[in-house]
Amino acid sequence: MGARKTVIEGYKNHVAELQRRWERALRAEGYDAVLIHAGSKLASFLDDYEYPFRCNPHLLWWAPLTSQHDSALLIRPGKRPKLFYYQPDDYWYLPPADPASWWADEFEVLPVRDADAWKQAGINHRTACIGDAASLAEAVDAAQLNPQRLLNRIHLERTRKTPYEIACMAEAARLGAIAHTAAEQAFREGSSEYDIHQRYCMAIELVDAELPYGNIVALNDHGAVLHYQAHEQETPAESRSFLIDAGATVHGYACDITRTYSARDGEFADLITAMDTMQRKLCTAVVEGLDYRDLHLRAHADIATILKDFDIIRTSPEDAVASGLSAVFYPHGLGHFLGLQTHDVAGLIADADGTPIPRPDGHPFLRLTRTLEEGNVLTIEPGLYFIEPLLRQWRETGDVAAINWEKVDSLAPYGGIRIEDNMLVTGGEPRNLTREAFASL
Ligand SMILES: [Mn+2]
Repeated sequence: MGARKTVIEGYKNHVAELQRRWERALRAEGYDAVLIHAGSKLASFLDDYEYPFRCNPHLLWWAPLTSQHDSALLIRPGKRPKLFYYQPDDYWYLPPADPASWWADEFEVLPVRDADAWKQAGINHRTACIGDAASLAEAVDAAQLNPQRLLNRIHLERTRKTPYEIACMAEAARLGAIAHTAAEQAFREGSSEYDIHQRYCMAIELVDAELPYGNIVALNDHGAVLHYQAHEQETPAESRSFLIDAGATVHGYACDITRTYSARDGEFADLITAMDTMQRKLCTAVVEGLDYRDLHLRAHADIATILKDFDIIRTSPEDAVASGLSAVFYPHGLGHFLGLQTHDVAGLIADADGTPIPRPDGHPFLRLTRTLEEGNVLTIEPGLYFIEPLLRQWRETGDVAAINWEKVDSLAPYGGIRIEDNMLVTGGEPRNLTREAFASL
């Protein structure tokens, strides 16, 4: 039996809730209806090779149509959502299966053989259309295509997950934990990055195109490349350390998990332990009403303290944060919203106008600046790395004596550390979907 299972709990209520949310948004923005298009397949230049299909997340929000290109959904207040379900007569590719009743029962499903069938949906100027321009622009006016205020409103709605969405994400976390455990095992056996990646996918029976993002599988100093994308086939002479940032999806919902391991005891292993203790504390702070920017800044202070404790830097933690030295070792944001997109929508806006909530000065990569609300799912992923170009830059333009270069040289072969969990904001204590999942294995 496979590792995967179908999540259906709460789905009916989820659809009813989306109907209410969309009706509110349409009324507020003066539309009678919305058509949401899945998107079409995209071929590479001068070729008939198609990129892996990624469905419009707004359609995935309604139904698990992860591979159903050219389907479209019409939402109208007070009416059952109408799904133009594209099922071509095709012998080059396998057409989509017949709709499964657990989700299809919530829709008026219209199986169609023609990819343009949705154009007969009775679209007028009071119908908003949501989807990629290549699929829609020919058929609808620019004014009704992806209206920004409507999108902002809906993106804000998407930050409050329904019980069905939380169940999908908890299941994605469970798959992620299974696969991460298999990958750690492969690392301990001395496998190459490529083999570790294969073991990861095999453990949960996913192919690359089903992953929410390209797996980051980094041995040794590769861990210092934040989005390291190679899968080196060669096994290194010595596997000292392993950073893996890899996810899984369930009905389009992602988990996004990072773990770092040391092959043996020693200073790098101690550094991982210190980072892990700190990361767990940050996770417990994820409560309603928290300004996420404050937590990001607290993470900088915490990491600067660890840098000082391990004699990697020689200034006070306060000075390290103020001077930008902590950002040499920790140059990314603390985390982001998570959902149908790995970096989920509306992390940086306050309202339907799209009023930006600014990032703190000197922190250009933070992807989440909002005050947290019940139902938010987000990541907590502090990191500490030995990144050659950033260290070189500091050596050339910063206070050289602030860094213990000998220590840096001894730790650089280990790359870096990132530990990432997926957190759900509740009315009370936060839920750590990732640690729950590892604990359940
Ligand atoms: Mn992440």
